[in-house]
Amino acid sequence: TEILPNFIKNRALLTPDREAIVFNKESLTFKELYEKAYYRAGLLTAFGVKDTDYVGFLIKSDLETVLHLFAMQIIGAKAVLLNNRLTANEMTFQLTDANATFLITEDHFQETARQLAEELKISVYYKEGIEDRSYIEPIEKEQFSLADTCTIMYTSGTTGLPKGVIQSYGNHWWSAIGNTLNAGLYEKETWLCAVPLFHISGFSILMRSVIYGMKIVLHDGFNEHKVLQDIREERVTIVSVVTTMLERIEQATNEKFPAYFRYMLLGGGPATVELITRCINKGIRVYYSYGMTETSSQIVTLSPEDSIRKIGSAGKALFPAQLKIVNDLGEVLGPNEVGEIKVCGPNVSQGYLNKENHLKDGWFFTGDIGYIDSEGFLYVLDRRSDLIISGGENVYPAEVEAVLSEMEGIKEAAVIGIPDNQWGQVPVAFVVVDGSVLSEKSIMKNCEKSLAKYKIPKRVFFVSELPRNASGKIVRRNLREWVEEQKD
Ligand code: S0N
Ligand code: AMP
Ligand code: MG
Ligand code: MG
Ligand code: MG
Repeated sequence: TEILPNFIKNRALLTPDREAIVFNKESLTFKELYEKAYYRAGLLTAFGVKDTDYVGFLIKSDLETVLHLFAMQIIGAKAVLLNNRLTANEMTFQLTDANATFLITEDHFQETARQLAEELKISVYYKEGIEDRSYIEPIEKEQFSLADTCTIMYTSGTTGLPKGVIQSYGNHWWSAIGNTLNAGLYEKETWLCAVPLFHISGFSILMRSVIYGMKIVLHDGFNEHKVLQDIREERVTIVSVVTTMLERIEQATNEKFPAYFRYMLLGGGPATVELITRCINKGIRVYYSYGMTETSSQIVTLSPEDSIRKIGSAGKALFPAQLKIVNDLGEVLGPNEVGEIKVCGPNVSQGYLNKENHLKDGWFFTGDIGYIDSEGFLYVLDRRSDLIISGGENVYPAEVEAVLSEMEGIKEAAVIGIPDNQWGQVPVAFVVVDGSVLSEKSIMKNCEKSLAKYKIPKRVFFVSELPRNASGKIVRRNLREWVEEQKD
């Protein structure tokens, strides 16, 4: 297998004095970033973290988080990145599955961390108060084998049970290379990260930074006004966004973007032609993309030069990757024929933790539906497993349905996504009760223990039965049509 030098160490050697990161006006060069991360690696070593450990991260975006994430790479330990909007129950599942031995967190999540420590055999390390910690010289990984695991990010599926996507150093490397072969790398490139570091949308920006030697501007959350301000103050050239964020940025400004601003990398779910058109009209260049946790960020991207002619398309596969459409039998389909999207490339994850290899001859079957036109442009029509995407966060109907069906008084449940102005889509539920008297409110309240807020149905409809097809599968289309009719 291929060997590369440790990314962060090598970057500090190559361009020590270049600016690496800005957070709340505090800025570090690559040398400083590396030295501070190295020091955290020593703190983690003294805490007991070794290269073989899987370490949960329950964090927000700040400088200290970034330093600890790079400290993991210096040691070679694997980071299990938790979506911080999840409930303690949901996190428990993931940390158990990953067999995590440590949890790195911060005061803000104390309550959740305490619950996790009670449930699991896990040592909790707080990012705060590093002055008082002991230090042991870390055993530094001089080089990476590209097959080595770097990060784990959980994502659900048809069953509703989350699976840990294994992202290797090679996956991150090739993702960064694929991006820049497509979009180029400018001398003063500055990438703004206002997407979470626990998603590949955010984490991939850190990896591009050390691989390219590129400055990033990190925000502790998303605020469209702060994004617009920093595009000017920090001379940002690229911002990663999901649809909800782009919508809010577009709405918040009427000013022309500065000439040095290059583009918004738009991903994580569908975008309307209408939104992209509004952006084009305001001079906001957009690279619309298709990608997922399993592809370590974008794998198909539409460049601005094609954004009008091919509007609605997610673009072409990045150079290192390939894309095909197949039918139910796995046979490759021709131009404009609709089928399942399958992808292949060195950025594609080799598998999920504790699961059998799911690739077929190296190809990953995404479960998404679409077609490729005669020029090779991908159009995504429908998503895997009835996946609902709310503000860039995934809601799997099966996961919510399982929680609802478990509830006292509920016989069965079905969940669908309905259009929403703010979030793109939100989940709503249909339940069949066993005669008990249940209110919409009490059901929603009951979900709070088991489900992240964005997964809790915004409406609960009581029905006498669920529409099913001959094989007993819920016909979600009928439910969607019913909701549509209620509106008129
Ligand atoms: C959209 C975001 C920014 C909204 O967060 P905001 O406004 O900061 O909300 P909060 O202040 O935290 O909470 C206020 C209330 O809103 C509720 N809420 C928050 N988020 C959601 C949501 N998504 N859906 C529904 N409700 C939400 C809160 O619960 C709270 O409620 P109340 O007031 O009742 O307590 C935020 O959600 C966000 O950051 N979204 C983006 C997440 C993301 O990055 N997703 C992408 C995941 N996919 C990938 O990473 C693969 C694709 C990819 O790599 C990529 C994607 C995008 C761009 C580039 C790439 C790439 O290829 O590099
Ligand atoms: P995640 O791994 O959480 O980012 O979810 C990835 C899923 O988001 C994909 O499998 C698609 O279902 C959906 N998705 C990503 N990009 C697009 C896009 N451009 N259009 C439609 N759906 C998308
Ligand atoms: Mg996901
Ligand atoms: Mg906010
Ligand atoms: Mg029940």
